[in-house]
Amino acid sequence: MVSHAGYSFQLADQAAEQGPGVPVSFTIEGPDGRPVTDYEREHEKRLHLIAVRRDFSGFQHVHPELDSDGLWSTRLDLAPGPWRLFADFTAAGAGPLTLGADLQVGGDYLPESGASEVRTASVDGYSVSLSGDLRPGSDAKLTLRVARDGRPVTDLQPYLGAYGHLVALREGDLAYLHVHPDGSPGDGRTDAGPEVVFHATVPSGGDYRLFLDFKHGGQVRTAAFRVATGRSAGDSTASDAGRAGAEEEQGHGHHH
Ligand SMILES: [Cu+2]
Repeated sequence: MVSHAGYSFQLADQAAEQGPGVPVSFTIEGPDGRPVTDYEREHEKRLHLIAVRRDFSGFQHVHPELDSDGLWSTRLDLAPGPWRLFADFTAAGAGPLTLGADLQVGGDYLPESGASEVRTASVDGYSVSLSGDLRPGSDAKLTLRVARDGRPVTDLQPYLGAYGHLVALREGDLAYLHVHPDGSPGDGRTDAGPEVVFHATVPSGGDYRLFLDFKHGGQVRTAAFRVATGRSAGDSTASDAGRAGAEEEQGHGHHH
């Protein structure tokens, strides 16, 4: 939502040009109608901005700069089409909030349909696999395993206080989900890979897009996944039929 609890997400401009490094600025207006200037830090930053193209082919997680008047500014790499921006922040004296706003980027929009399920993502020579199933209304453990050139990565670097940050978005309405990592660097029980564990509770069935940001070799990379929520046995839908056909009768909702 654009507004919640008296706070609203106001883009300076709801339209943008396509291109790399496009300047984008916005304010968060408080209950008094003025831009908020005082924030609390979450994961080392005062505000996290997630930008996603409606077809999920573009995803960025950035940390804009705040000026003294409450104007946030950043740069985004924007391909043509409709984008949704999420501001994830805690205004001083208020609880954590996520607000969304639409940004229209000029040019011809050619949406990508994508694969049905993606549980192994490749990025820059890294392969990240996701295990665990999302179940509506109940806690699900998701394990992401990072490998590079076929070898497990055991020296992940902390990024914003964790070995990974996971954002989940529901297809259709783009509902945004906070997903919390299990353990943190330096707590004496959390390894620096190859596995990063998260807990997520999705509110409803459907398909979800998940984006993992992880840091290795001094660089942050994003792995993108698409998962369907688990269904009860015997439940058969069109999307099952459309899925590769190879899994067949080995039990819906299991992916091993
Ligand atoms: Cu962030």
